Amino acid sequence: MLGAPFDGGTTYRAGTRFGPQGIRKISALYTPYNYEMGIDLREQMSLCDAGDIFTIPANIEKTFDQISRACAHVFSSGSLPIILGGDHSIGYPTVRGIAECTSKKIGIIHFDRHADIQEKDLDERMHTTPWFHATNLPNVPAKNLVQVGIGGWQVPREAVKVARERETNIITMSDMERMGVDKTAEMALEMAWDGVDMVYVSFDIDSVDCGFVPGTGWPEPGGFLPREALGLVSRVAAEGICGLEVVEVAPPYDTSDITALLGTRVIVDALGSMVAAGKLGAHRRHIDKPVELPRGHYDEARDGKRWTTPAKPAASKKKTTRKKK
Ligand SMILES: [Mn+2]
Repeated sequence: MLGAPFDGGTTYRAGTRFGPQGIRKISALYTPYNYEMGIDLREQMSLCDAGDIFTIPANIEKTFDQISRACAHVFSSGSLPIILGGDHSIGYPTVRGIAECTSKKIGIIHFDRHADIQEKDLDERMHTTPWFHATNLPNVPAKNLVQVGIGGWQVPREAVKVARERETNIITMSDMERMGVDKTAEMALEMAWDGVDMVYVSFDIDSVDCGFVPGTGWPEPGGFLPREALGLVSRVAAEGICGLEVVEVAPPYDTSDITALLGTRVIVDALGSMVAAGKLGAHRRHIDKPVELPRGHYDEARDGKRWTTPAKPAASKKKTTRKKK
């Protein structure tokens, strides 16, 4: 588990930089045991909180780089990355970090009220744009992106255009209401897994009806009931996932920590479901390009402003040019 305390991609109501803190704080309520699943997470797995990624509030591209490096590092170790956002802009660098460690293909199941697939917002890559850039990655096909819960009055028309062009899949909230949780999960899984090796899950807390999640930047009425959201996440996770992010929890607007609590539930329910289905660790066999420990210099001139890898690997282990915080 790692935090991405970043809200520099937020287009209006900021505050998700406190999301990881909020989720960690309220997680103290829980025991590792779930009666209905018959699972005790402490007995079934090692859970490590790796702390927060060092993000840079005023530089979204550098922050993306940091997040990709962190995710690639965790994924390369064989662990399952669970990322606490942060606004939804982090969806691009999290998927990029995982995609760099494998030659295999990755599908995405994205729970949200918002499509988040336009190229730019306010002329920048923001929290409305992650899937445009993620589905540009060579091993993340757009046709394997499934967006569940989309609808309401906050879906930008630019996003609809891109979704049509790229032939991504949208299951609206009304679709879900008509089909029910089981059928919705079945359809989402079928489309996301079609011809890929792994599926990543991105859960935006604002996919849930705003009456249950006041602590988020873009609340929207008419979303999932918490029961529906948890049911969908559990069913999707039961097929095995290669990573999970919970984004857009904004504690400054929260009431009694209930939004952060639901974020915690999404994570533990997904883990419990994977354990119950025997799928935890199933992603490991697809790690065929593990990254080395991040080193090198930040290079603005390089394409995409990525960190360079030094020409002579591990030449001097004692001195690195990067400043340590
Ligand atoms: Mn959203």
